[in-house]
Amino acid sequence: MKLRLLMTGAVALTFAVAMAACGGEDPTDLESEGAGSDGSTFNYTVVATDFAFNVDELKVKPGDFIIEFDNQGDQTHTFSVYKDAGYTDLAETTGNLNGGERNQHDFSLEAGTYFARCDIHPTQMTASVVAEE
Ligand SMILES: [Cu+2]
Repeated sequence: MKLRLLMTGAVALTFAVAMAACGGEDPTDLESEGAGSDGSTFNYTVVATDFAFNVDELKVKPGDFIIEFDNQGDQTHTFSVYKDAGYTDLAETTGNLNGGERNQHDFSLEAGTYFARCDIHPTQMTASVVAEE
């Protein structure tokens, strides 16, 4: 008895054309730090792209401050600051921020060195945060 295998050669491929993410890039001025609008709180800007932060080491003053998290990538990212290199003791996080969005978050850190990462891309996106006067 003979087995015959018939293959149909027609394979339809459909391509989902991803919409090109927001056309042009804004020549945005990236302020890494400065006095807040109320004059007392320092603001720091962290920019995420796919898949990196714009800083390897973010220097901040201890105490209360504002992190402006600017996600210029397409993916969702976080900027999460941990007290330990094993990333088990979370100090502060921006939470999830969708691609193309920007948000501000109240942070409070005592003096010290911290370990930051994106919780969604923990091996690709890391940085350190140093809080010192
Ligand atoms: Cu990420």
